[in-house]
Amino acid sequence: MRPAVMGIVNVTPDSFSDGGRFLDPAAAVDHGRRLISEGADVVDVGGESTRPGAEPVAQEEELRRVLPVVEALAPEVRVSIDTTKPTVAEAAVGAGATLINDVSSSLWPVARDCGVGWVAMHMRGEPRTMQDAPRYTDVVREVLEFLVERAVAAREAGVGEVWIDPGIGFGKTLEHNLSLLRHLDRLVDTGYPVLVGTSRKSGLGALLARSDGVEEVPADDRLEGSLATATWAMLRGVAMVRAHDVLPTVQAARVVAG
Ligand code: HH2
Repeated sequence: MRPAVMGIVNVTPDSFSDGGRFLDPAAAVDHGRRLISEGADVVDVGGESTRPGAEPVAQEEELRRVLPVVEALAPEVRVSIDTTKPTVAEAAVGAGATLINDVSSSLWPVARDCGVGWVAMHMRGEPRTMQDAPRYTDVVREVLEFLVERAVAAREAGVGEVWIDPGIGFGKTLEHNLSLLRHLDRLVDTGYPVLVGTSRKSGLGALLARSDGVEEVPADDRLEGSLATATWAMLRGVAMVRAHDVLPTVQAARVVAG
């Protein structure tokens, strides 16, 4: 079986790579349907950007953005809700989501109470300030210990499905991100299914620019880097990759599965 692909639907005005394109719920639903037709196994719906420096969104506004999209897509595909707010997670599950994608790693009680899956992602700090000189002694060990501690707590509390995600770009320098990608096998060895998201992230902009003589290639020009890192992650045994460009990522997953 090929690794799974989680397609991204950002119902936001300010996401780093597609902000504003799918803020209208009808446009977001259309985009979600396109990702389904391209082979997405899960569609991840988010109403609050987590890009570095992003401002928080009020709960009512986040609900207004995501609920119609979750409701429309849930009969057609597995939907995850990308949120850090318990009320939004709960309402999205009520609308049909069956996975809580939680960059704050705090919502496992909601997953337990609702009887759905949960993604624990590692983030240092919060989006507004997380890229202010992040420091680790041993980034791989610290991220691994954090995730396992959260995953064990969630499992013991009764969450049946727990994913772990190293949180590429969340309070990490390029070197930290590369160390985590190099050592993904250590996350996979925990036995928890691993999710990784590198799609269009700024570290790729920097790596790709090294050969172009520009400072950072823009988010729209990071497809090859996204595919290279997704392929790398899948070859190391991650169970799911999070992607904006679903079709090429599914193709890469098919090739990896052989
Ligand atoms: N990355 C983003 C958002 N949510 N969730 C998980 N589990 N893993 C990730 O790596 C991850 C995530 C950032 O990407 P995107 O949704 O495109 O941007 P924004 O947060 O600006 O909406």
